[in-house]
Amino acid sequence: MSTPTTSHWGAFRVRAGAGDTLTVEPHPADPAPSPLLGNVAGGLRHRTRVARPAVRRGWLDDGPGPTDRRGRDGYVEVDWDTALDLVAAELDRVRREHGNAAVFGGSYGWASAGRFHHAQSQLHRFLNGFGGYTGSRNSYSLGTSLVLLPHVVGDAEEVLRNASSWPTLTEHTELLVAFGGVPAKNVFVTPGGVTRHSTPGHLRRLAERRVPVVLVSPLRADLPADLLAGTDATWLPVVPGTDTALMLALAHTLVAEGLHDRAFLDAYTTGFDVLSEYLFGGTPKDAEWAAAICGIDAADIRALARRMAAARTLVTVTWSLQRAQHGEQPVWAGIALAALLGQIGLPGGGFGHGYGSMGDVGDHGPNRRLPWLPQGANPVRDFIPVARIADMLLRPGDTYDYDGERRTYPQARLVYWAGGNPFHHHQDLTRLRAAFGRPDTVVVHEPHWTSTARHADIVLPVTTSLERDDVGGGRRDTHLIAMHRAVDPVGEARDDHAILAALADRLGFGDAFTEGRTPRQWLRHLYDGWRDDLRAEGHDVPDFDAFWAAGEYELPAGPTHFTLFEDFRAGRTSLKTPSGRIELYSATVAGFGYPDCPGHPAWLEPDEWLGAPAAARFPLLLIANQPDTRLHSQLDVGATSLAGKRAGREALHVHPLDAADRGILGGDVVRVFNDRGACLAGVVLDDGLRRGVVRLPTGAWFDPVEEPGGRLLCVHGNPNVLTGDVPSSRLSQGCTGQHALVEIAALTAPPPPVTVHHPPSLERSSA
Ligand SMILES: Nc1nc2c(c(=O)[nH]1)N[C@H]1C(S)=C(S)[C@@H](COP(=O)(O)OP(=O)(O)OC[C@H]3O[C@@H](n4cnc5c(=O)[nH]c(N)nc54)[C@H](O)[C@@H]3O)O[C@H]1N2
Ligand SMILES: Nc1nc2c(c(=O)[nH]1)N[C@H]1C(S)=C(S)[C@@H](COP(=O)(O)OP(=O)(O)OC[C@H]3O[C@@H](n4cnc5c(=O)[nH]c(N)nc54)[C@H](O)[C@@H]3O)O[C@H]1N2
Ligand SMILES: [Mo]
Repeated sequence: MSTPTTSHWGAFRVRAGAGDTLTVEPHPADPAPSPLLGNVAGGLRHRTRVARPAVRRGWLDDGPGPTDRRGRDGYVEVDWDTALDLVAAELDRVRREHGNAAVFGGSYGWASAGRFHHAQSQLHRFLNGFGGYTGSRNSYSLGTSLVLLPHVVGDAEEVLRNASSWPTLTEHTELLVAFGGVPAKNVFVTPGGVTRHSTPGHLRRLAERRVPVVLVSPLRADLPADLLAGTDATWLPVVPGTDTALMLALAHTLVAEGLHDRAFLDAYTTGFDVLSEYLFGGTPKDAEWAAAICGIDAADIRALARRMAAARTLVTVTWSLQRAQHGEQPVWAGIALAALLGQIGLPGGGFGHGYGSMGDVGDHGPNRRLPWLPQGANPVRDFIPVARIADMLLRPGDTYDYDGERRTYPQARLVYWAGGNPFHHHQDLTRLRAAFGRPDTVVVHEPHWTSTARHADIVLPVTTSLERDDVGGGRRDTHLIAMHRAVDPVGEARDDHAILAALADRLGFGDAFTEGRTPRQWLRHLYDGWRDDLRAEGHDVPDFDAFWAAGEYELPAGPTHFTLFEDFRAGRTSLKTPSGRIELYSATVAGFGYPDCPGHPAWLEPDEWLGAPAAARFPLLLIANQPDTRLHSQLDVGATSLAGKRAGREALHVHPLDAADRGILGGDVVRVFNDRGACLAGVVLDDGLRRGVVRLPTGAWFDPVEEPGGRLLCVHGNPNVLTGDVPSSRLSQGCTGQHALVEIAALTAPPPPVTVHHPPSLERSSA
């Protein structure tokens, strides 16, 4: 019998067969199932599953406290009661001695699909019941835009959730100018699930309609080949990190040639005079100026500006552009460019953020709230911007700037992580390891022995969504899926919920945490409340039993055609900015006085720049983007992920001429390095890269060896050993993991083996 379930990369059905085999079939309604489904079967019972609760040897021997042993020790397996007693006692100690704010429970990460068993929701509900915790704000995905957009257009959610729909674009757009492209590899993913992957079909339709596309990206692969094959398609292989200069020059050309829409600017924006002054005053930001920075010919820049003014043009900026130092600027400049064209709010024109970054951007699914687990309120007000985790651990008591506030880092004594992998997602992993040495105790819930689990003191094995009942669906999903438990828990794994309920019991708030419900009763309860809301809107929604038996419920559809800011343009709404308009200049942002984020879009060189002293030694610009073969680090041991490796290491794309300069051949394992650290990767020669650019995606499980000087070498190819732990700016403190300067070199000795796909050293407790 096959059972329904869903995942961040799509709904599917599984059939558990003889000998623990698992067959995975995409949802029958999915027109474009994700290749990531190929990782599910191999991940489920992989030897890296955490079989039993485990405690770090040094923590058992020495007790809680700062230590340099995290990441280096072996583990002792203990029984569940022992593990739960240890965690409950330590939570209680930290709360008594240091207060709730000393528990850091931000626990950033994607966890798994499923509305009830969602790890962070469970953990936050638990920690709120415990009296609160220090949390984190924003995301690694969009840490910069989430802070910037409210200042510029009043609301980040609006831009992200109500992006002009693909059907509107495929009908009306006459020119698509895509900064960062529309990478097809990313559109299979939507947080929480997706039943019909519609974006690949929309991209095909764009190609069939022969909509001219301008791909602005260092990587040709950021646009599907059939779109790039169109007669009017152009690839502008921009120097990474310089899009802002290019956009400013496009803006300069528009204004200099009188091609900008003065009426639109007058009616819907504020600050054009300040932006103009910046474009024309001092060094003019003209095409020649930009060409020297961004590597695109001045004549091409001018021609593009004229083309944009002559057609219904969509300017889209992928999220990756803001995951860099000064990442506010390309987003703000992109909006300014669209405003100058005067097409914001018109079908097929205007601005988009993240087409090709995620499956739900431009999707026209129902956009309904799904059942959700109430988390309660956190009595602790303190938080950090999510990517400041290492700073917080290393510099408690220090101050930092954030969105106009001067804040102080709290001192975290206990770090609790469930559903995330900071030793995949954070930058400068050598520094992160030092930071993880600071707290008294680190507790991690994980299905797998990821690198984060290997830096914890207490590791609690959790089930995956195949091992529990849940209901699931993503933003703009077409279906709510009854996620049936398909297999028994692997090893001694327990659900995050069961673990936290047992801890809450020990800590005296078990009833408040569970409200007396079993997980199945919770599912029914959450479903019923949600069903009442939909019925009140007149929808005929089946009761829980009927839904569960059917395995899914198709949500009432919404409109297929809509345009971002159409109501604003029609005068029906104003924006939630101080002026009610699009702010090309923000007095609020200017008033913060941040040199790294002035009050209007501006070209600011990154500190780590090709003109900087380090660049002579590290002349290659690394793009550390999302992997094609998995979601982040999830199921790195699955078949699709493993098939993408080269010589067992993550694949590094190198331009053939850059490889030849260094005597490197395709298939070689090379050393990728800078002053922060190094990793090994397997070379793929690729002429679809701008020269001087290399690509190493994120997510290979971090497998560090220590090198002289204390820096870490990841033998498996995790690029975050190379990226800088530097914020986008003082405004947003966003993650800047997308770029780093590196050099690559052939190996002089045989490479050490990858060990992270085996469990760490484990002993059984004699107790
Ligand atoms: N250099 C660089 N770094 C980046 C980026 C980049 O562009 N460049 N991108 C960033 C972005 S956008 C993101 S979103 C982050 C992603 O970073 P993360 O979200 O931390 O990455 P995941 O690999 O999805 O981690 C989820 C973890 O949860 C575990 N898990 C799955 N299901 C469950 C569950 O039910 N319970 C528990 N307890 N655990 C579970 C998985 O095994 C996995 O280890 O990475 C960021 N890092
Ligand atoms: N298969 C797969 N899909 C995913 C994910 C995954 O892990 N795997 N992760 C999901 C998540 S959490 C997120 S947040 C989104 C992220 O969505 P994005 O941030 O948009 O994705 P990336 O792949 O990091 O970057 C997109 C492209 O931007 C280009 N780029 C990088 N730097 C520059 C630059 O300076 N200028 C220009 N013009 N282009 C540049 C790169 O060539 C890259 O391929 O992806 C989601 N989709
Ligand atoms: Mo993300």
